Amino acid sequence: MPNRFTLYGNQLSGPTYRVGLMLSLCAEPFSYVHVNLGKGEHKTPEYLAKNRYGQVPCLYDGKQHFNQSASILQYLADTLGKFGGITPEERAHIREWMFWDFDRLAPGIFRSRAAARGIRKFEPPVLALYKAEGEAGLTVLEGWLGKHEWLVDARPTIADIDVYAVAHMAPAGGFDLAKYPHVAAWSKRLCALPGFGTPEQVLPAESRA
Ligand SMILES: N[C@@H](CCC(=O)N[C@@H](CS)C(=O)NCC(=O)O)C(=O)O
Repeated sequence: MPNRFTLYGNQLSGPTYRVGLMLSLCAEPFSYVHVNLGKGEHKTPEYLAKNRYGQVPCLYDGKQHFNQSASILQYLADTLGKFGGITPEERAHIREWMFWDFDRLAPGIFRSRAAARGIRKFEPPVLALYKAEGEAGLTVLEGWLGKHEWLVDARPTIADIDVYAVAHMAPAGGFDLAKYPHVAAWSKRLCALPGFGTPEQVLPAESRA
């Protein structure tokens, strides 16, 4: 039987990892289409018909394409009945963390990492600003995780999956997680969940059916 979901993405992409990790934690096998960003495959008319933003990831369920990784996580949580919020309050707190992630945590960490890998170039004051934003985001996370086991209530949710996909890339962006012991301990808890995998374990480097 063909897989229910097809993920379009790139192994080096944090937002793609977010979705691949969710599928893996949900024990949901998926087909995978590697999108070569270097070759501009995300800007072709064929791909833009699936993802109007010209970005990865994109998830296909056999009928529709879904875009924006945080929204895809929410869709998967609703569809698969795992890692989502139950009450409206819980769902609101999950969204809070995901919106905050894209606003305050991901930009500083992803851009610092892209600069460290030589994928993007920034003037030193701009890079220093991204570094400072990343540190400020990790400080907020550290404060919360010093008092809570998971981001929302007492169990892992898509908020943890969303934020982890960024936090685990912090060292590659030059951030020292030894300064954030509660973030490091939470990461360990998440890595111990059944179905957990690194980006290389969860996302193939090439397409697979
Ligand atoms: N908000 C988007 C961000 C996705 C994103 O930034 N993807 C990058 C790869 S990590 C991309 O496709 N970059 C190419 C571009 O934006 O042109 C999401 O969460 O899905």
